[in-house]
Amino acid sequence: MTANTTFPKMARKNQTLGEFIIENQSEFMYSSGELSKLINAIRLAAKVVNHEVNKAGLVDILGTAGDTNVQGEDQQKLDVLANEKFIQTLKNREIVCGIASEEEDHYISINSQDEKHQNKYVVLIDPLDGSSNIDVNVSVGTIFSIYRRVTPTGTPVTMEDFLQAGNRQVAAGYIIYGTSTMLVYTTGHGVNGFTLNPAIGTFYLSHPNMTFPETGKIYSVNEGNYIHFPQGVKDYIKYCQMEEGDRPYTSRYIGSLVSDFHRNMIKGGIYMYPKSSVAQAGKLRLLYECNPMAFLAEQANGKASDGEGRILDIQPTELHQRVPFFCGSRKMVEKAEEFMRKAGKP
Ligand code: AHM
Ligand code: MG
Repeated sequence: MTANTTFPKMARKNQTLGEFIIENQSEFMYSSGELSKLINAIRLAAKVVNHEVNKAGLVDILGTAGDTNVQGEDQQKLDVLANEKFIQTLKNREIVCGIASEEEDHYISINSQDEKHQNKYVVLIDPLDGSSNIDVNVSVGTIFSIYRRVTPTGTPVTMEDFLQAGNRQVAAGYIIYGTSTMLVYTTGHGVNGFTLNPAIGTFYLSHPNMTFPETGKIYSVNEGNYIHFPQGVKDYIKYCQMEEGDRPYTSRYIGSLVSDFHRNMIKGGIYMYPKSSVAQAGKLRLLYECNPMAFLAEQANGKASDGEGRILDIQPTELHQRVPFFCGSRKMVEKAEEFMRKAGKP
């Protein structure tokens, strides 16, 4: 991986994530320190989950836990564990007023009985995304999205606090448990990536000012679903494979959104999870998968679309809502949209 060497304001070589958070606190719109504490808590939980992920092959924590989550999918043991760790860390430190998770049917309201509880932020999280890769030692990730609550502080959170359009996010990011572990996040001032030094448990700024190349040569989609895709998506895939100009492109699909996104941001590419004749809204969840990745993409000069319009402008109606997702290098996403527009509605 090659890191961009331009350092953003208040960023310097060998800076730790802890230092970066403190030194950039004034850039947050509401700089009470609460958001900094929250990102610090996510950093801590990430280290704990990283430890669990790395020892997954050694101890008996592989395989399904026996439960099914709200989407009717098998839960892996590590999903359950990651979910517990993130929720526990955020709850214990009393820094958020609500949490929603892919692994929880309902949102969690924190300290709702405590009148003095003035926390303003809600967190939406996919604690371990790409779970089908856990058992086979392939990269997985955590995705998080942070909003200011819209209901008054000191009262229990409501669904309204979670069903906010992505353009209202105050921060978002992911942790990738890959060949190295990285935490990549934005607070609306660009995207910065921090790599964990596992020997001392510290994240260092390794990828300042991450940006998607304007265009790229990688397309990432589950082509096994090709037959079920809308005509516009089929046409775009054929375009990617055509011998012309800088094409054919390379196909790369890990099946872990975080990993596919991360690679495409560094190298240039497009990730697609379209709707299909068997899944009308696609597979990915708007609130804790697509919105945070879309916020990161836009902050990194990329683009995120549902095929017709901006992901971040969708008004959510359900906590576990799914949405078609096209994300990555701006010109590639625009080209995919163009094919879908030309083909019309399926
Ligand atoms: P998950 O939340 O159950 O892990 O599902 C999300 C994952 C994404 O990380 C990945 O891009 C996609 O599902 C892969 O789905 P498929 O196996 O259908 O291609
Ligand atoms: Mg997921």
